Amino acid sequence: MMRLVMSMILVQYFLFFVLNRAAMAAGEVDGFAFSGFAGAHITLDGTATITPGGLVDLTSAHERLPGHAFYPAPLRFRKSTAGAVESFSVSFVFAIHPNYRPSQGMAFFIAKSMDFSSAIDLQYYGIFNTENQGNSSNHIFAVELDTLLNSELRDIDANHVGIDINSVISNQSHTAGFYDDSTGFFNTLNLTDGEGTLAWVDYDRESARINVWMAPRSMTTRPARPLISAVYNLSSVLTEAAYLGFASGSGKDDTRHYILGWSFGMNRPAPPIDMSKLPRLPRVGPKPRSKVPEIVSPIATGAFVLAVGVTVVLLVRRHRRYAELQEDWEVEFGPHRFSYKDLYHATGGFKDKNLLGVGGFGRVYRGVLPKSHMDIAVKSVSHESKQGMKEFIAEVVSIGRLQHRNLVQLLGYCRRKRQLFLVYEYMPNGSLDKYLYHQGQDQDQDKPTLNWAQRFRIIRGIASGLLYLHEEWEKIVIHRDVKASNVLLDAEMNGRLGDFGLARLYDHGVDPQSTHVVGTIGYLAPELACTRMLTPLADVFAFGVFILEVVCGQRPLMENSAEKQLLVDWVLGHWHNGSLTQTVDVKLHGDYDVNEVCFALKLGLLCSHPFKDARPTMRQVMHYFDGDATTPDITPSHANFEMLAMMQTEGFDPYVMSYPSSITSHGTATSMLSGGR
Ligand SMILES: Nc1ncnc2c1ncn2[C@@H]1O[C@H](COP(=O)(O)OP(=O)(O)OP(=O)(O)O)[C@@H](O)[C@H]1O
Ligand SMILES: *[C@@H]1O[C@H](CO)[C@@H](O)[C@H](O)[C@H]1NC(C)=O
Ligand SMILES: *[C@@H]1O[C@H](CO)[C@@H](O)[C@H](O)[C@H]1NC(C)=O
Ligand SMILES: *[C@@H]1O[C@H](CO)[C@@H](O)[C@H](O)[C@H]1NC(C)=O
Ligand SMILES: *[C@@H]1O[C@H](CO)[C@@H](O)[C@H](O)[C@H]1NC(C)=O
Ligand SMILES: *[C@@H]1O[C@H](CO)[C@@H](O)[C@H](O)[C@H]1NC(C)=O
Ligand SMILES: CC(=O)N[C@H]1CO[C@H](CO)[C@@H](O)[C@@H]1O
Repeated sequence: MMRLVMSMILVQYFLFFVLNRAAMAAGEVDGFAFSGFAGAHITLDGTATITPGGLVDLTSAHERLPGHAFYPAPLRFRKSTAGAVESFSVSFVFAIHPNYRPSQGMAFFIAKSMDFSSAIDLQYYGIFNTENQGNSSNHIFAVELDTLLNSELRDIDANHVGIDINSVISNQSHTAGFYDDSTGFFNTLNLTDGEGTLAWVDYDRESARINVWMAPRSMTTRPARPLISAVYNLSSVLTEAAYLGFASGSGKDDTRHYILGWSFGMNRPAPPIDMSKLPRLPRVGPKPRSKVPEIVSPIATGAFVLAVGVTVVLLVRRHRRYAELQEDWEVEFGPHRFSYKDLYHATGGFKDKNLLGVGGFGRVYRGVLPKSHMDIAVKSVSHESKQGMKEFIAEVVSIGRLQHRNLVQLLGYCRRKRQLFLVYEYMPNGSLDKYLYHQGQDQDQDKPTLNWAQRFRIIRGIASGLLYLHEEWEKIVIHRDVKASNVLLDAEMNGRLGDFGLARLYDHGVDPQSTHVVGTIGYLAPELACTRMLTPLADVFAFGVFILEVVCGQRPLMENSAEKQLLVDWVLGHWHNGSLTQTVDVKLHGDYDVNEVCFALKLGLLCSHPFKDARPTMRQVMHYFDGDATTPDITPSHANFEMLAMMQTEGFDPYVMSYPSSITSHGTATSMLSGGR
């Protein structure tokens, strides 16, 4: 009897094996399952490898290169060339081990080929590039696991899952997590907690519905309610034969993106992944502390030793917890230095509930100083080397002496190993960008918006703050990152410029790997990309873009009908057509002063002129505001503006600005600009 059962199993196994091979030969595999990848046949490229322990590691090398892992053969997603895409089901287990610097995350994808040579890294995951956003010839369906907030790409937060169809701008996204079956409540999952997370992606042919679920690894059963459920007919997206895989473009960030297990089923549920066979993840974070009882041996002295041991451990822990880095040269900066202990207590131990937001430089926490009860915002910035730190701190301290009612006051700093904390005045009404745009899908009609008088006052306030930085202090300070998200609102809704001087951190060699031109896409003055020549006029350019943003309630890179367009360009177009007021934010419902609006729009265009010499200085800008000078009568037919319009419609690609390393190979941007002179 036993023998019979055994041989039946063997026969079944054999049949399964033969059929599976035959199917694979015809490109008609209808499923697979990997519980670990040791010895698995997986096609890898870029920074992707399989570790000896059997994990797929998408970003194993510290290189600015995307990594991909593919199922080696294409799968047939349609029964016939013209047929509809079949139902499919995918499940996988992944883990992201973060570095101190936030990374961009990873993506699961289905694509027409394994060739991603034209794709770029970082927020494009190594599957898209800046040119092909929304192009239906991409034939890419992806589910992104995004760990950084890129507001240019309309991300909702720094920990979300999104459905991406032919574009890195998600069609639908949701904070990572799951809906509890018993309570129905949503529980957030931290994508970078490093423990391993389960994810499922299903597509149903009949309803054309895509469902995405997540769950902590310990849960194993799929929650009933999907995290994202969206109807998109993938028949117009996927090719008949298509490749499945994972990608990440975050090698440079030293974050690890692991796949532990993966399964797929065509017209059937994805086979289960054997959770007990999954490879082990490397440990994240510090080693667990040694346990006190190990010290205790003889019972008689036990209690005493224990007491001493506990005291020592507590002291050591206390010492470690509050340990900071202080060097001799810092003595002179004493009064501006905060103790880590105070900041730790002020922010409740840097708890997530006190997290105000995450920016390009790090996390920002809210806090209340223990003694003075003053409200503060603490920005934690990671830094690697000590090189340049002294100069930077000296600068932080001197910047701390800058005082103006339209600047966010920098109160001081604190330093620990690999971390620098900057302490600012707390701005109760948050950053301006939140009032200007409504976030992607979650259109919330109740969101507060600003009336015209408030907007005009904010623009004027920021102009006055910038003038102070450029001309009214003892040194010239160039802000370098003027934008709506760096403008904060105080209790009286005054606009206050934040983050000044921080950009210098990168210049002082604190982050030698960074090849980044500091600044933000859409706000960078063209001369910075070619010559890196930094003058206050680069701030004027960004200020011009900022004005248009506030008046129009639009991001600097608009996304109209799947085609990216510069806000400046769009406003200019309307000006040509004599329909300037049509650019004003619809959320104002026509309730504004026409003269002020036209003045602001024209000033915005003048300030964001591509030729820096055509831009006014901040002093001139303030004169215009005060009515001491009339704005130069720039008519739409003014020669410079025609040049501007021409440059911005042809070849002058704002995206290129953020990739200075690619500029040399991207002839159009540079030649266009130099040719214009
Ligand atoms: N002084 C402050 N008071 C209150 N909230 C603040 C303060 N500083 C920053 N924040 C909040 O923290 C968030 C992140 O700030 P941060 O300046 O780091 O990011 P960012 O401006 O979006 O990006 P970047 O660092 O690239 O300029 C802001 O959106 C804002 O809501
Ligand atoms: C889409 O991509 C194809 C192939 O790369 C290209 O020929 C086409 O011009 C692109 N379409 C748009 C609208 O950019
Ligand atoms: C959503 O997906 C479709 C393709 O089905 C695409 O054309 C469209 O641009 C996407 N929308 C957004 C907001 O990304
Ligand atoms: C997620 O977990 C990591 C590691 O524990 C932590 O550094 C990070 O702050 C967490 N992120 C969020 C959004 O909670
Ligand atoms: C999806 O598109 C295909 C091809 O255009 C069509 O045959 C099919 O009926 C569509 N499915 C749904 C559910 O609309
Ligand atoms: C300006 O008018 C032209 C011609 O009527 C039109 O094609 C163009 O779209 C208009 N531009 C804007 C920004 O409305
Ligand atoms: C629009 C808005 O949120 N205004 C608030 C700004 O901050 C003050 C003080 O916290 C509040 O009273 C306002 O309501």
